[in-house]
Amino acid sequence: MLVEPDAEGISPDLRREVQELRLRALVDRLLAAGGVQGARLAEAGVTRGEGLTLDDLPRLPVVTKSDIWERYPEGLRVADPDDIVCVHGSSGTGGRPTLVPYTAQDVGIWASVMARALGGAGATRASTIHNAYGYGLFTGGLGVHHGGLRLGATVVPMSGGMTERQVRMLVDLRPDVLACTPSYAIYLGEALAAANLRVDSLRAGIFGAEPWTDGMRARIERLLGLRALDIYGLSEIIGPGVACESLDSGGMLNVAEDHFLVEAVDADGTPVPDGTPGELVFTTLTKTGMPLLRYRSGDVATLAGPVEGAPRTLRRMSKVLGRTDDMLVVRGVNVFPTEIEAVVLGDERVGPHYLVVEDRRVAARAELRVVVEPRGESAGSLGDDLVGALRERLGITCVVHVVARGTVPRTEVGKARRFVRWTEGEPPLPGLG
Ligand code: DLL
Repeated sequence: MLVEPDAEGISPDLRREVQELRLRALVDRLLAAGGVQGARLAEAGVTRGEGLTLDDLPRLPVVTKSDIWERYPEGLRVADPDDIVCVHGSSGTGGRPTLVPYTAQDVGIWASVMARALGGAGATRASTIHNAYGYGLFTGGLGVHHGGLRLGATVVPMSGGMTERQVRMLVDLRPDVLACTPSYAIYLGEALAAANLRVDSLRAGIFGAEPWTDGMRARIERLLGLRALDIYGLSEIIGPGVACESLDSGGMLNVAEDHFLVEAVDADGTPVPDGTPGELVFTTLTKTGMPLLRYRSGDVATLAGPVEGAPRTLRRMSKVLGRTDDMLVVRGVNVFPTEIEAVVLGDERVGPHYLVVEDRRVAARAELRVVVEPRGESAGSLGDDLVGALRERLGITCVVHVVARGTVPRTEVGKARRFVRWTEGEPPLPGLG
């Protein structure tokens, strides 16, 4: 059952017509607002939306995170301040968050795409959703909340942390849907196991806000006994709900492309064909608070059409493969941290908590150090085996540190930090030096 059949299930040709109408209206809105996006459109020779088609996109200007940061705190807002009903954001660098203003209409769009995402995970009005994404400026908590309410489900607004209380609520309220980061799903699963408890009401989880692999998916599904689905989004575009896997989407995420048009481009901004990894570029077709035309997300994924014969006719994106800015170049070889996770978690002997350290203390001789914890008592040949498997997959030799269980820091609140760059000073974990 689709939550919004007229949006999720219509023919791609009809959707394209809707997208083009919306693109034209967006361009007119940006030109009328006269901000930086309007100025760039004018510079590119675009003086009105009329006549534009999706084929014109590659010649339209782009915006980046720094365009928003440089205009902190109002960013690229075009709506009248009186029409803004809330502000969200993500922690940026240098202590300045990336702030995003929402109009009531934007919040409505958010509720709608999140209701679809929850519906795709099998949630209904009868569902209870345990929401352990953080509530606050971060979009995770309130995004799932709005969607759950729109669906008519029962939302348990747990927010992050206070794991003992979360365990209690899971056991007592018997939710069928869990929403949190994948790393916190592992943490919760371990806490349940340690307390000898199992929540057999859980059917599905929507996990996102940080990169995770199919290896991590298998771990979560085993620990919690549910279907683990990926949900993707970014504050600049709306928050969670930009794209979400459904039970039948073949491991990829359905993009809510009637609201958030997606392109994948190479480093020069040229579109790449479906199946080829590219940087995702999003256009918010319907937002009014801070609409963005061709926002370069920095996230790398592949795109594909819908699953043949599936009820959802939306374009799909793969799991995020990495970020344009976290691609490591180690001794000339390009590596995304997610590739390392795939190898590490592919080995059943490894626990789910690991850390990748890019050791650049000697600039000319960068080392990749991979810190893992064994699942059982003894590690045996684990370290050597992982060095071999990593060499085979990545083409470089990494240093593998097998450390005692409990050494790698756990994430109870916020996004997991599984990758650190070490340029000088003390090691990020004791014993790496
Ligand atoms: O993380 C929104 C969100 C909340 C998504 C809850 C899913 C669930 P930001 O804090 O602005 O927004 O961070 C956005 O996080 O550009 C990606 O690099 C990364 N990210 C988000 N979801 C995924 C995912 C939220 N499923 C940035 N896989 C994005 C990999 C993800 N990376």
